[in-house]
Amino acid sequence: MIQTDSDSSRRVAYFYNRFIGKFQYGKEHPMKPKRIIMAHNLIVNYGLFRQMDVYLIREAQLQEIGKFHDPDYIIYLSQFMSQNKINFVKEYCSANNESVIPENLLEEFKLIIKWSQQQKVKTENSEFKVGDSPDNPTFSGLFSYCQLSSGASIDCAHSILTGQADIAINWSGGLHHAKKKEASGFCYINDIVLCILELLRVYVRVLYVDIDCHHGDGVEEAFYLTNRVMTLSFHQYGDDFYPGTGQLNSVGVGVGRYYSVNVPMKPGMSDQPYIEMFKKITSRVMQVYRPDCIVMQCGADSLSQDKLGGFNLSIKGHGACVQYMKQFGIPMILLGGGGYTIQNVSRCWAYETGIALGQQIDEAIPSNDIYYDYYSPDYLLHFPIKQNVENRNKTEDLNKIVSTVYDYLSHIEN
Ligand code: ZLV
Ligand code: CA
Ligand code: ZN
Repeated sequence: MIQTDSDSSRRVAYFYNRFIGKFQYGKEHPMKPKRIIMAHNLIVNYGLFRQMDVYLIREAQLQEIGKFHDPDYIIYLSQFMSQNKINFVKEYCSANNESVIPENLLEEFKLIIKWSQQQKVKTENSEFKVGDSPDNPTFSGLFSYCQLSSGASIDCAHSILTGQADIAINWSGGLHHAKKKEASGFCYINDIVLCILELLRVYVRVLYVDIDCHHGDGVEEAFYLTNRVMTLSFHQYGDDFYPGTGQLNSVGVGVGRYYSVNVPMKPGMSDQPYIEMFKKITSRVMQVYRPDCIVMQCGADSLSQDKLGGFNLSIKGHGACVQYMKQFGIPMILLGGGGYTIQNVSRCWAYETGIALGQQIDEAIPSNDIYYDYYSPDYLLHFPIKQNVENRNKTEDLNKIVSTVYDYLSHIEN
C-alpha cells in the first residue's frame, strides 16, 4: 500500500452492518444491496478497516426520519413494512430453527403503533402506493433497510459534529431521489437530507456534491429555498434519461436562488473532460460558498460499463473527484448511491475508502476475498475502459456550461 498524501492524520469513521447487504429489491431489479457487502469485503481484505474507526450501523428511529419525511408517509411505509418485517423475522427464525419472534422486534412494532397514534395518522386507506412502481417495489424488510441506510448517514453527521472523525463513510447511503412523501428511483427514505439536517444544527453552510450519473433531485428539492445548503449535481441529461430534472437553469428560488447548481451532460463523458469540469466548478464553488462541511454522494453508476449510466469514467477518474474535495481539508461525509455493475461498484468504493485514508490500495484484488470470482478475468482493481466510446459532449458545450455556472455563482455575496 502506498501513502498518497501527507495528510494521513485525518480520522476516518466507517459505518457498516452486514444486514444491509441481505435485502433484495427483486431478482430482476438492478439495485443490488449485496454490492455493499462486496465493497466491505474488499475494504477488510485490503486491510483498510484496521486504519479506521468502524461503527455498527443502527436503525434510525421514526422521530429521526420524521425530521424530513411526512409522518403519514413514514407510518405508511413502516406499517406496511412491519408485516414484511415480521415475515422477515419469521423467515429468519425458521431458517435458524427458532420459533419465537425476538422480543426487541415486538417492542419496536408496539412503538410504531404508539407513534402513529400520537401523530394522529390514519393508517387505513392510505394514499401512498409504494409497491405500485417497478422502480420502488416492496420487499421483505424494506423499512429496516431504510432505517439502516439513514441511521448510518445520521451517525456520519454525528461523528463529524462531535469531532470524532474528519471523514465519515456510509456506502449504504446516498439515496438521493427520495422525496418528503414519495419513493422514487430506487429510493424510499432520503438519508442525505436527514444527514444534512443534522449538520445544519451546528454548521452555517453545507455543500452537497453529487457525482452519481443521475440528478440528485430529492436533495435539491429539499433545499431549493435555502442558502444554507448548496447542492451541486453532475449528471447525464437528455433523451428521457431519469429523472429528467437538473437543467442548467434550475438554480434555486428565493434566498435559495443560485444555491442549486446543475451540470447536465450528454453520454460518453470520459475522465479527462469530466475531471476538468469537476475541478473548474468545485474550485469556484468552494471559493464563493466557503462551506463548513462537504457531503459527497459517490454514486458509481457514472463509471464506464455501468448497466444504467452512460458515462465512461474509470475508477481513477471517479476517485480523483473524491481526492479533489478531500484536499480542501474541511470535514467530509462520503455516501454511496447508484452503481449497477456491482463488481465495479465494490472496486470503486474500496478505492475511495483508500483515498479517504490517504492510501493507494494494490492493483491485485486480495485472493482471499469470498467474491473473488466476481473480479475475473483479470482480478485487478482497475478495469479496462472501452476506448471506442464516443463522448457526445463537445468541448464548446462543456465550456459554455462552466461559464454559465460561473455567471450564476457571481451572484453569490461574499
Ligand atoms: O442511481 O427499472 O426510468 C440512485 C440512482 O440515482 C425510470 N426509472 C422510470 C420512470 C419510468 N421508468 C421505468 C420504470 C422501470 C422500472 C424498473 C429498471 C429495471 C431494469 C433495468 C433498468 C431499470 C431502470 N429504471 C433504469 N432506469 C430506471 C429509472 C430509475 C433510475 C434510478 C437511479 C437511482 C440510487
Ligand atoms: Ca449526480
Ligand atoms: Zn444513479
